[in-house]
Amino acid sequence: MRWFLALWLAGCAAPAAPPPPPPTASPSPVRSVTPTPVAIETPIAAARWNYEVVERYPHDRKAYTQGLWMDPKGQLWETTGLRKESTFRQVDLKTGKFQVVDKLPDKEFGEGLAFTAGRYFWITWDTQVCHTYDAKLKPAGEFKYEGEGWGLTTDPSGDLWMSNGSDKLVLRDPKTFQVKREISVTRDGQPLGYLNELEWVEGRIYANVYTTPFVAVIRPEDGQVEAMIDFTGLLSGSDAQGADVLNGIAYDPKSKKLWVTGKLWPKLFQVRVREGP
Ligand SMILES: [Ca+2]
Repeated sequence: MRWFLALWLAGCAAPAAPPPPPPTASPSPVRSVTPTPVAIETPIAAARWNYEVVERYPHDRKAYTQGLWMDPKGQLWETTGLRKESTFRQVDLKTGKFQVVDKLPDKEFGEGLAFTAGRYFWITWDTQVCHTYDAKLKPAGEFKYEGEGWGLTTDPSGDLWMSNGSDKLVLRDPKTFQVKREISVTRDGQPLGYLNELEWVEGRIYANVYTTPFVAVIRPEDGQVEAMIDFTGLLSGSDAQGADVLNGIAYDPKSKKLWVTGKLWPKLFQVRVREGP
């Protein structure tokens, strides 16, 4: 009963007037596992956090950014979406120039990217396939999964966290891609849907909330949102013309640098999060 209530509430959590037409905006519960919701006795109140820009970099305005990852050597990797245009890219942070590592078949729509266990993982929106590449960027097999694929990241154990556009995040084994665990994400006790691009940051999962300038800071233990980072105004002026929504988060735990960008954004930003309004 509780599970159905959670799903119903997830549906209600959609924005009152979502911008048209979000191709990946249909919340879809994971169907491959039995949900294991964590009882939340006392919901915490999510704080509102702000940001400051540390550095600005050029970014390909034609990149419909879906996944962003900074490797330990300071090399940036990006995946993009849209049918016939989905690419996996090696990106030069300073210049924004990139090399295409691979392109998806026309029918597939690229989504999030992560690297773990010696392989890159690139999921797709609605074709239920995850492509993998070895450390030398050679194709290294595929995994099938149920439901949609939106965002992907890894935790320090090497497991994969994946979003599907709903309020659910699933933990997957990188060897088999099988689901090990599922959490329901709540903000102030209510389901928070539309979770998109992901990044593991200092024991928390950062998640873009699709169609908004907000990034949720999620406790992986129980799915509670500790804070919402408000990136309103990050892209402004002529840069904002023709640009789509914020999407793309990368973090380097060594330098503690955080980068964000968006779909069809001409800029990529290194930002510092301020814990306060
Ligand atoms: Ca990311």
